[in-house]
Amino acid sequence: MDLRQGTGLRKLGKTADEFQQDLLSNLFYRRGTTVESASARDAYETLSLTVRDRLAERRARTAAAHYASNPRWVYYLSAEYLLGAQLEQNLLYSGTGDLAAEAVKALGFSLEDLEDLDVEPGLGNGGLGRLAACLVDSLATRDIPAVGYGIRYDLGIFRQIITENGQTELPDDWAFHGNPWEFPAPDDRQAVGFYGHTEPIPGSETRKIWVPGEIVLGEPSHMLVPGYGTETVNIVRLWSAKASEASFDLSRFSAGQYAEAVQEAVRAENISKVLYPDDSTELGRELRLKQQYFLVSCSLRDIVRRFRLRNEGWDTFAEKTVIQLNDTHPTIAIPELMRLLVDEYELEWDRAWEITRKTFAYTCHTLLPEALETWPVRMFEKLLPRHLEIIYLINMLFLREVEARFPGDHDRLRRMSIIGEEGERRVRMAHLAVVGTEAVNGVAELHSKLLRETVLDDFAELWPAKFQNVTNGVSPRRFIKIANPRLSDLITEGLGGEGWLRDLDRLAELEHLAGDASFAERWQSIKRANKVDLGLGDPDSLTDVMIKRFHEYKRQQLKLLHVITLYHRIRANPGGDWIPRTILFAGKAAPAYHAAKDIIRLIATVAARIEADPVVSPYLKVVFPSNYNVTLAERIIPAADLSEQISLAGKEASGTGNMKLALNGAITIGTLDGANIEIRARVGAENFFLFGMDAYQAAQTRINGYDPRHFYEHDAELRAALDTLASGIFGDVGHRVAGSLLGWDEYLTLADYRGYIEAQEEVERAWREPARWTRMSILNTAHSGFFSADRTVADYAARIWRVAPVPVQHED
Ligand code: GPV
Repeated sequence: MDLRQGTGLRKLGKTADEFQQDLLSNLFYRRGTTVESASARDAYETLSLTVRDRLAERRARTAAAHYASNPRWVYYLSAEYLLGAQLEQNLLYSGTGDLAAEAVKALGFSLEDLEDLDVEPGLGNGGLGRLAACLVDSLATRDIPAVGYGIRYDLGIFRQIITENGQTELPDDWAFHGNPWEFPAPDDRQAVGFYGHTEPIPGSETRKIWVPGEIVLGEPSHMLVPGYGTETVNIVRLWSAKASEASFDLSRFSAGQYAEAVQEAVRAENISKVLYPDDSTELGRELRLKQQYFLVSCSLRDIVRRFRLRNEGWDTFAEKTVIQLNDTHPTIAIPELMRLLVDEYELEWDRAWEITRKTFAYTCHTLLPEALETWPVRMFEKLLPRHLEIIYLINMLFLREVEARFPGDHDRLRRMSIIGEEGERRVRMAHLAVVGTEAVNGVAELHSKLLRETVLDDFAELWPAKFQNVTNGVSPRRFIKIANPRLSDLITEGLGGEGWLRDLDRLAELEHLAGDASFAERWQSIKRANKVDLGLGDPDSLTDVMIKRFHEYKRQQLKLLHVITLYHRIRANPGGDWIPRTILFAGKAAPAYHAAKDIIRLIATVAARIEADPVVSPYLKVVFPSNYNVTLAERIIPAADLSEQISLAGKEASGTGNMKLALNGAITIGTLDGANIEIRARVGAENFFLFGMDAYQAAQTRINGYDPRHFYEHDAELRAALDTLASGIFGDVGHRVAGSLLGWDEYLTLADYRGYIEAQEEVERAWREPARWTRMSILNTAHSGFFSADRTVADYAARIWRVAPVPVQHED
């Protein structure tokens, strides 16, 4: 199939000469400059366009194949996407890396120079946003027809600067220089209503007219999402808020009231202005709810539009469409689809409800009660009056169902209601998400189990078959092939080909090489070379990394207690046989999360103190690079020896950094939390440093009445560490952190301290035997193939989506 046939367009060339020609043509005609005057940025933009052209051609073939087969589609709705840098990925996925390197040389630049100009779109906070990016990658790799929908925030996750004063935040104007990877599609613009009131329709009980008080436009653009080793190119479609022409007040402008003239337009466009920088905590702000509805309303209309291009009526909608809700953030899609079907398309309520329930599926990503979104009824009523009415009706019918199953159980009705009546009445989005979907999944075995047993136990009792597990995964292309080219080459050599990049279970064949001394030696020297590249500490030291968002449940404070303990031990015995360690922290804290920011600041202060200490600094170095993001993760992960996954058991839904690190041969020190459990089961208990309470013991400890002071009083080393923190040498912040640990210690840090220290001693014993360590490292990589996002997508496809791949033909 050649889509250019009859168009007069020529095929894009595959030779170096042709690539070069295209590059020069793009430089001249699209960038409007010449070889003589091309800046690095000109070269970057031009190269990006030239690579993008190759993918655009595959995209056209993909769209044609999808159109022809009218398949069942997956629509992934997510408030966040952390896509990572695009150039290197797209060079890899389009197979043009070598051509590009040669061609840009002719412009006087190296590929590395140009990659430095490639800014990652930071449209997410952490794990949830990065997971969305890994899943869309794997959807394309598995040839599944899919679109990811999201918001094109003008400002992404803040830029972080770390100093001894802790974290400061700066705006991230990621597209300041433009974004060559994006295709605007203004024709697919949608109008979104907010506020206003509803009016009854005479003669109809369920239908209403909603008269919004404000209309904002959503303008889409899309980024290409190529599959690896296949022809499919899917898209992520991102919505920008735009004021309508009418919102500019020309008469005020003419009267010199410039600010007032644009006031309404500014308000409208603020909807997609900035990503909320909180991570797994509920944020009760009207603008956030507006963002959620904006995403949902634009995306659903687009989904319906696409469906109607190929189908008539509504009978096949749920058959052709599955909409995956990435946590509760897009859950208003449930009442919104009801509103479209009932009010606008005039379907009967029951039929609309059947379609809606069959269309949606919900992934829950947390167990933290404070992360389960709820919205004040009063806010909902003002912003989305029609949706609140629909939610009330959904809830009434749902509670009837519960009452029929459990007659007279009023407490159960209260617990399960979509409306929470304790204190201010609130809409419980997780309940709405469970009620309005066909499948609900957690993101790791333990997490899914705890969802069924605790947070959503009543729902699991009512609908046991609805609850599933789909363990998270990560992209092996981005997190091994691109991030760790040396290791990739060695693996490819060891396995005799690159097939593992699409079939990660093949890594298991490395097991045979784990005992091969020369292979092991090369493995070790690669780790060392990656540390040299990272440049953050002695490459021969044990590189101990804790890279993730700052949150008390993740327990960076426990790691800090370990640092202070090492500090004390070295000071007490300066001549000891200490293992040099580089401890690397990286991650952001929500700007309003003061306790987390205190921990960052304390780490930075302790790091400086250690640095200045001539006795300790030869053995212990604490580094905290600023602005952890996907790009920085790709540099740190390949250099890590030890992976810190030390959350309180029962709190981390899954973790995905744990998987990336294990795949790159870091050995985990961790609790029985989230996906750690599955990592340990696969890599083997002897290749994993386990410590701490399990989730049930942790819950029991709380029930029994936890007293952190007990541990303080009975463990001299712990006492010394906390006393040092509180002594004043680290200022107020040391006081506050120690005070919180001794006062209530929400995440049972002190209870796990001794076990953690002992596990770290075990780490040191293993490190003293380099051959043993290297073998453990190789076995971690070998047995982590399960954690490919390709497997995750296959699980979703089989258990939840029931979709089949649609292959896209090669170009003739
Ligand atoms: I809810 N997660 C996140 O990054 N942001 C959120 O708002 C919520 C969850 C994370 C979980 O904390 C991780 O355990 C998990 O690995 C990740 O989502 C992807 O599932």
